[in-house]
Amino acid sequence: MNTLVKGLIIVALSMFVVSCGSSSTGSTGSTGSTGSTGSTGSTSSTGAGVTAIVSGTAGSIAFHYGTKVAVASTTQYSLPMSVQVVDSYGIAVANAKVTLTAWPKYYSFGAWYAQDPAKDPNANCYPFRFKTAAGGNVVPNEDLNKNLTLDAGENIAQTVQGILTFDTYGFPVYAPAFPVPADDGILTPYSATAGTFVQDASLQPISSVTTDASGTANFSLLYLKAFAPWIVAELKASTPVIGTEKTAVLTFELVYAEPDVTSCTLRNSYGGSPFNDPSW
Ligand SMILES: [Ca+2]
Repeated sequence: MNTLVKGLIIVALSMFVVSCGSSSTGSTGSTGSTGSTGSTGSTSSTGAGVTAIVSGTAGSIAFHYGTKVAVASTTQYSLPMSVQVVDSYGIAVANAKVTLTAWPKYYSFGAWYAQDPAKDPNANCYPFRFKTAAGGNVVPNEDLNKNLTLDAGENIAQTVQGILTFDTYGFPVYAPAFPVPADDGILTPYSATAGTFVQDASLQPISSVTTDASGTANFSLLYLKAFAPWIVAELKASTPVIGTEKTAVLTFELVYAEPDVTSCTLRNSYGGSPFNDPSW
């Protein structure tokens, strides 16, 4: 893999720029009055976008991460992100306040494997997730009601199949399934594993951003190296619209930096998923 991130995701959601107190630049009609008619647009879906129709027009907010993850420290990555707000005419919206949240939606068990030198002279390392009893390779966050408290029924046992070896075609040969005890007494994964938002290289923590004259705000997601890519983060960017909130959702596995893969640094430092049982 030559790129430092696995892709670019853009999520759009609707917003009616007038009502949230922001203003578009140089637009005619885009800062129209309240009481506009026809605000009956849909508010469904994530990933592909949401469109609300207000007075026959729609606005949107784009939310994405950059093409290169930065190494913030020996233990942390910093993933550049941007949000851009435009009105229904495609005009930038300045001074729109966008609230940001991060949540570890899924976690996974797994290990870093060194590529066969015969097949890869660089001997890159790559992550491989263990198989769960449900047949997938990620596990939902145990904190089902997201209250950061371990409630009855939330400490959930898992059954996992690690990998014994790889066949001649490179496919994994799984070991017999074995249980992961449920009695660890903690929520897995804890909320901080998805990282926190910071303003810039100063790493000043933030919980919201305000768009500039171009309708854009830049920030970063700061997270620990050990959790990439074993956490699937769910990030949300929300902005108030007519007394309620519209939210864009971006879900992706935490990105790791290419140098740490080519050098097997992550494997050598952490071995595998931090959620693996220490006895494995
Ligand atoms: Ca809970």
